[in-house]
Amino acid sequence: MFLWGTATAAYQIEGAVTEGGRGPSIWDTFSHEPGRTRDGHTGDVACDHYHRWEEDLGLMSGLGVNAYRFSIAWPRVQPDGSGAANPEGLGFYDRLVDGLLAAGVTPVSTLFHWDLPQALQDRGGWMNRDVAERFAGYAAIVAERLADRVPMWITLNEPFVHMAFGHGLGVHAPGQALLLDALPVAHHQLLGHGLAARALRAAGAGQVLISNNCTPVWPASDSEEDLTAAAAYDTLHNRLFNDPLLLGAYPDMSAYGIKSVDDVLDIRDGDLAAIATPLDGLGVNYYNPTRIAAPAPGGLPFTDAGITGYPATAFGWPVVPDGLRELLTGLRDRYGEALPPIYVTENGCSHEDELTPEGVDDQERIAYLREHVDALQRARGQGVDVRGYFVWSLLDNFEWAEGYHQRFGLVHVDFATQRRTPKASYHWYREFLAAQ
Ligand code: GCO
Repeated sequence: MFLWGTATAAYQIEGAVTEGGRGPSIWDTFSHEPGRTRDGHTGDVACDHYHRWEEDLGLMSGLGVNAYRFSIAWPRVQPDGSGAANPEGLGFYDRLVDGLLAAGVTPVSTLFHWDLPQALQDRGGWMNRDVAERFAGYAAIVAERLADRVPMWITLNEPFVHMAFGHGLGVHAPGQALLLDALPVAHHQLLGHGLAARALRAAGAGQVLISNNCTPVWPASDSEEDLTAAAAYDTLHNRLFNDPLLLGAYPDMSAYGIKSVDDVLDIRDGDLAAIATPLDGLGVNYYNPTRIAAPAPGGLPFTDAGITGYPATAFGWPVVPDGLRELLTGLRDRYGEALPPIYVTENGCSHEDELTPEGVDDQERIAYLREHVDALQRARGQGVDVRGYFVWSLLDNFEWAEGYHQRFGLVHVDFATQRRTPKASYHWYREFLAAQ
């Protein structure tokens, strides 16, 4: 069965950050620091999904999706990132899973969507190798409770973005601007993935995936400098995360002045074998290609040249549907037999949606989704084994550093009243799903 779904993440929708025994996460800390998020928005309330999950489940049933990708908040399950499980936290997800199953929706659980327990950050967070083992311990707890009913697991969401935005540039939690010194965060997350994958399987989990944010990289020109820069960017954004998982080896990082990855990463015996534990699928989150030009002197070995000539989302992200086909066929060409089935675990767009008495007429989103689904089908037609597609997102929600300013939902949320209004794109997706 091809999975047609929607996706969300815990910190972006749940709210109720001090309820049910939940401990603080790095996103609670970060969003409460002045100047970190636009207009100082926080996820304290978000979509209040913690209290309104049954209503949200009703929206999913009405939509007719056969799968729902949601994330589990580590600090709800282990408030300080270690030790015994918090029964109230596990209980919340237990009820959600049962509700999904009763509605005929396959639960797809992500274990880490960036909300690290603050107590672990206080011990170095993902810069500290020990967090990988903590993560596996948490995975085991969750799987022992839910693996009998959740058939598909995603260990990490977008380890590249968490490394680059959270630890390299400091624009996401935990707000560290370490630039290339953030590279250990890549290895520790990947190791955490591998150890968690084993823990999940030991607890009887069926399918284990990871979701990587991948981008087709376009050189700004055919000049040697631009081609070299594009290859360097591709290494950092795509290969640094896909190669160890699929090939069991890190890519050459010499473009970054790194002679051997062992010089910057603490790679111990068995790490790469753990990281390359066979996957049941690769989750791919696609938003747009990236156009790369030669570097400015003294900085990273590339510059982002930007993409013009395409429509743009409210975020300013270029809308390039065929980039999804290019990405999927490119992964197949690069990894061949080593590539497991692909699930597009996120794709969607933000728009300045206007709520009127008639609803929200988000024609741009409908066009975006239709064209991306077409591109996905073209990739399948070209022989790529794609088995699922999840729209980001079910609901307008807390868009990280952008707060509530970027609306990605199929369902409009009035954050003052928490009223949900299905947009025109919701109705479009419903009709599309009914025809499958
Ligand atoms: C990501 C995350 C989502 C975002 C979405 C839009 O890709 O950054 O997985 O949480 O909300 O991608 O930016």
